[in-house]
Amino acid sequence: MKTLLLTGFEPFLEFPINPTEQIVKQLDGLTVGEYQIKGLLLPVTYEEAGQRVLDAIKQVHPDAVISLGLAGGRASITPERIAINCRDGAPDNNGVVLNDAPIYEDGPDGYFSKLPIRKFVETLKDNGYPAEISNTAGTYLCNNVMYTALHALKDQSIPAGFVHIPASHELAVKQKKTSPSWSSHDLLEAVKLMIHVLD
Ligand code: PCA
Repeated sequence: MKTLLLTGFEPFLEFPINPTEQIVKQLDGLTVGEYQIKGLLLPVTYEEAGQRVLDAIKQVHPDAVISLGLAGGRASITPERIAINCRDGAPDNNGVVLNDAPIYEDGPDGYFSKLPIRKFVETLKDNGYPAEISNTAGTYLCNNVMYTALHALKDQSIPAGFVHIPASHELAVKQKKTSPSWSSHDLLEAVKLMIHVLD
């Protein structure tokens, strides 16, 4: 049996619920397809998020890594194509604001995802779930975690990368500004489908 490290995030900024937290908790310990899932909930902080992923990779020796994050406002499941060596944007959950700050001083500009992102999108659409490849994971914590994991795994040929998901209905009703949302059931099924088609 292979092991999948599946990460999600706690709530942040104007999002009082993070659907990726529920997904990671629901799937932790379960077997989906060929993978037993090790769920890891990450804080939305520059100080800790990347380090927690590195620690988990060392401990778990995963055969694949999928990190999940909320992209409030997006209507589709969006596997990310690339992570960039940059941190910039809104305050994290510690109130830290970074501008134009590299993740690793001497790191390459970017890393392409090592997940089968085209297959993810096609599989999701074939099963009735809207999906498209995203060409930017932003410059906040999601990009930070994606870059950090891909940097750590650069010499290993295992599937690894990041997928942004839309808001859940539960989150959308709590928000002042309406945003596109999915049922928690569909979000969970979509994540399971991607795991099923991982090699
Ligand atoms: N989404 C944020 C960080 C945590 C999350 O779930 C992002 O897209 O960077």
